[in-house]
Amino acid sequence: IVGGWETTINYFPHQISLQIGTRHACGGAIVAPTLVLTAAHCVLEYHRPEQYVIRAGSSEWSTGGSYIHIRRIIPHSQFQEPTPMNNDIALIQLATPLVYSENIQPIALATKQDKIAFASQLFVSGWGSKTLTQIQPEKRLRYTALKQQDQTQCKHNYQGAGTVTPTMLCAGSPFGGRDSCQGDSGGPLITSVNGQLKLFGIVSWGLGCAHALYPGVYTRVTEYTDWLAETLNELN
Ligand code: 4AZ
Repeated sequence: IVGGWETTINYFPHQISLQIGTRHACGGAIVAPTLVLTAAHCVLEYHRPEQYVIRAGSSEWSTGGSYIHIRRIIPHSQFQEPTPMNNDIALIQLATPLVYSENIQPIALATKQDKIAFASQLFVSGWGSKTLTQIQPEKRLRYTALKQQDQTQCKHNYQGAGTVTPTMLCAGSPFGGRDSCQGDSGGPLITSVNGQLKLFGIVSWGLGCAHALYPGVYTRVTEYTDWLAETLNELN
């Protein structure tokens, strides 16, 4: 997270750290006791579930909370089709159910009927880099406040650097300086709709971090309601 603030997990109790061995790899969001949403590009390095674990319920990615193994990973079958980074979403089934508490809670999924009100604040959280050159993740969870950016403008700015599709959304700040960054991938972008916090985005990609012309690009969760329902059916 660039241009944000340290926080504690009770303010973002849906946030998890997805780990490979003992290394923080990505963020993710709890959506049910045994289900976590993340980015497909986070689970492509290895696809065997035994190689991943998640940590939930801790402000520090490396210690505390609940450390839970993974039963199944289901990346979107059309990831990178027809353009790079499209359909950057994956469902993770946990080996054992999470026990909800002040620090472990699911986040509601936004659906097509949910609209991001004009000028509303979006919050993104994670243990990712504070600067472009940082290699190690942050020890403690951070967040920042963003605004949704105009889709046409965002798509236009990215011409030549990447394809912004209708299943993606752009969020940033008009003058730059605030963004998700490396290590935040897979993590949640949330906002409140009629007083309820909902998941609208999954950290996916961007050109660098916190550049005014290149806002962060997020998987548009409202486009995946059907995919999620079908995928959940497969699990049962
Ligand atoms: C990354 O490399 C990454 N500024 C995550 C988010 C953004 C850029 C890169 C968005 O994981």
